[in-house]
Amino acid sequence: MENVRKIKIVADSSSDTEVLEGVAFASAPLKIVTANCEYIDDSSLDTSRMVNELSEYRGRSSTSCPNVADWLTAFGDADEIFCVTITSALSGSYNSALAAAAEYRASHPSAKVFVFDSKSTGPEMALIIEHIRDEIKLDKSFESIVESTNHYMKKTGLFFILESLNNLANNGRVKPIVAKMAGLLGIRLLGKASDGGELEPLDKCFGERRAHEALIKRLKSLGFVSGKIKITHCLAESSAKRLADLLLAAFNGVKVKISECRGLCSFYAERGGLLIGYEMA
Ligand code: X90
Repeated sequence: MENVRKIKIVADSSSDTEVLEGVAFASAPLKIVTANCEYIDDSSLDTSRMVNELSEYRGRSSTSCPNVADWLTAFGDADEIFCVTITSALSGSYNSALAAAAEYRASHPSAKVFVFDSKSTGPEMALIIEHIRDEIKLDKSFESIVESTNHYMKKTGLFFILESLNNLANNGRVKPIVAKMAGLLGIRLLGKASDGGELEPLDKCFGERRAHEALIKRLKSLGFVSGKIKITHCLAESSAKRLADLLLAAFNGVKVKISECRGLCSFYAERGGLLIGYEMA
């Protein structure tokens, strides 16, 4: 009998991906924790309810990454696993996935597992996942998919536009001085995921329109002409749509997709936040 490859893509829930057509996929949930309640970032989470509850809440809140057992559950019993995590510069998710991969290999000696540190999150992770999916569909070997994905990740990037960085600052993911840049009403911070996977502030913008224009200027100066762009938003669909219209007008043939942030990205991007993942053609 022919040997059928049991291949799976696995990511932590910061990729904002719940289902992926055409391949086996599982998401390992991060958690958002307050003194009263624990939100598990899986498909049963009501994200807008969480954001609304958190905006009423005055106590401490934090997040935690998937543990080894969470990752092992997501791996299931696949023979070939491509695992993508949020940036290791800001989360323990990558290290936890590496530990799970080592344990999985020990108990499944013929299995292959590779863990990618996205150095990013949200829609850039989603682009990486889609790239892996497309390669699987082309029936490429495990090793060649690892190689082409490492190459692809050099051509992708992430920008963000945030109205508040309170949760990032309160959890030590940015310096308080950076959080203050977006602290005033109507001010948005445009930033990007740095090469090292940290949050890098770029422009302080007055109003949505200027923030959107600053983003387009940044994309142009990178030499972006067309390719895929994915926008995820935290309760800001109309803002995401306005940005998409500007992108379509600025870049011929660009493909823009909009979706919602799931729990983890909603917690950190906060209401009004946009994450923009792109690939260079
Ligand atoms: O392990 C954990 O508890 C998760 C910690 C995640 C901290 C950062 C999440 C950022 C989410 C906010 C704007 C984009 C920043 C991108 C920087 C790479 C989204």
